[in-house]
Amino acid sequence: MRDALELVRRELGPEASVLHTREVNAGPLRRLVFGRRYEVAASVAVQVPSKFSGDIGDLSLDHAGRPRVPQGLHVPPPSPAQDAWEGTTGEDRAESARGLADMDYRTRYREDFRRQVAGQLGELQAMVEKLCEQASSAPTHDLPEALFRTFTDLIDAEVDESIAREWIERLRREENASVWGDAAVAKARIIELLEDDIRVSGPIRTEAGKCKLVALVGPTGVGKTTTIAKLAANYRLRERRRVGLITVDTYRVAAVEQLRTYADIIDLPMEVVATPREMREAVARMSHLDLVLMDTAGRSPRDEVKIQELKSMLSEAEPDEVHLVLSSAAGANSLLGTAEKFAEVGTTAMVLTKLDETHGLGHLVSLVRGCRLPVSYLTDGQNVPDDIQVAQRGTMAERLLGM
Ligand SMILES: Nc1nc2c(ncn2[C@@H]2O[C@H](COP(=O)(O)OP(=O)(O)OP(=O)(O)O)[C@@H](O)[C@H]2O)c(=O)[nH]1
Ligand SMILES: [Mg+2]
Repeated sequence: MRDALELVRRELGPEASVLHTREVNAGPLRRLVFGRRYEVAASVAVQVPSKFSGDIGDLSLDHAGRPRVPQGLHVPPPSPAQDAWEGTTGEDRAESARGLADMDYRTRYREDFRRQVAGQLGELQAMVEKLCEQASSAPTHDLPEALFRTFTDLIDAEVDESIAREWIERLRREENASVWGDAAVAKARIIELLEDDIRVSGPIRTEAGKCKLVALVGPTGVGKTTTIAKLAANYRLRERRRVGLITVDTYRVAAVEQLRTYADIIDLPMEVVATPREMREAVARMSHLDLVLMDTAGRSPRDEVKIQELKSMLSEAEPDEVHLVLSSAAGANSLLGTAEKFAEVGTTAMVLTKLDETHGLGHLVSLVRGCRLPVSYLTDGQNVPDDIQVAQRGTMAERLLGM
């Protein structure tokens, strides 16, 4: 190997990169019969990190006969024959070395190219399949103008395409030309269809001589505390009910202060509880009231431990109702996933907040159709106590469809 590399140095100079080395007669028997022979591919033109580092002068072999020589070899001005492989000498060796290096490079290049093309073809095929599927299922073939317009309006309102398609197909199947021919009539019919899918719980009902305990739960920052303040103010100031507040949100000092501020302004008793025992005592102390609203700390639906903690705290309080508060700013899938996770704590209704912050509310159609919970309240602003309404099927359907 030392001799071979010396030949490389002589032919190509110290600038050459050693691309490949191989013992031709590997194995003790072959070595014995045929002698030691080495093959070295080297190149001046192909600039790759050399198989060796260091100077040609450092050439030495390790115990397995592999060259220890570092670095490609350095030479003065390159000769016309730039590539060579070593083992013997001469023009033909230079030619073979060039061939070897080229082949190696071409094989790798071809492999990479083939892989890239295969990947791109796969993507292209998936795209074409998707387009074909959409084209065949979109209700645009021979669709009356009014129905087509209704379909595009639903998509603009962020209604899931499959739901919009389902409604349009249903109208075409079940209705007559008077519906198909008038977009306003078609939309009114779709609002009716959505109304059938919406479940509402109505407002929290208080009963004389009975204390109603209602907890609000949900992810962080969705508007639980603000909604509690809105509800408390309305029941206390407008309905003249005796209202109390309990908070189990002791994770943030600011959270307790936020609720206390509302309690002070509306003039309500308030309890802060941190343990199941305190919870039982607080509920007992407030049992003479008409309505007790319980604020809880925001929980990520993905935090299993915190969800279980909330569940065990609520099981101490035994609330009559547990309203899941969801921000309409979240996407349909996220809302459905959250609703499913919070079902573990015994949710009985849902409050949809921040309707004012969301451009299209059509994604909430997927939520109300996919979730068993009835909607109790809708909130659409930060103002306490005004920006809250009891959810009603008709107005909610119109609002969700932006019609
Ligand atoms: N635009 C708008 N903002 C709202 C609405 N409801 C609440 N907010 C705002 O949302 C922010 C968070 O409200 P909070 O009531 O503190 O939310 P939370 O769920 O109690 O938050 P955590 O206790 O931290 O989990 C505040 O700035 C509220 O004013 C709403 O309907 N519309
Ligand atoms: Mg809060």
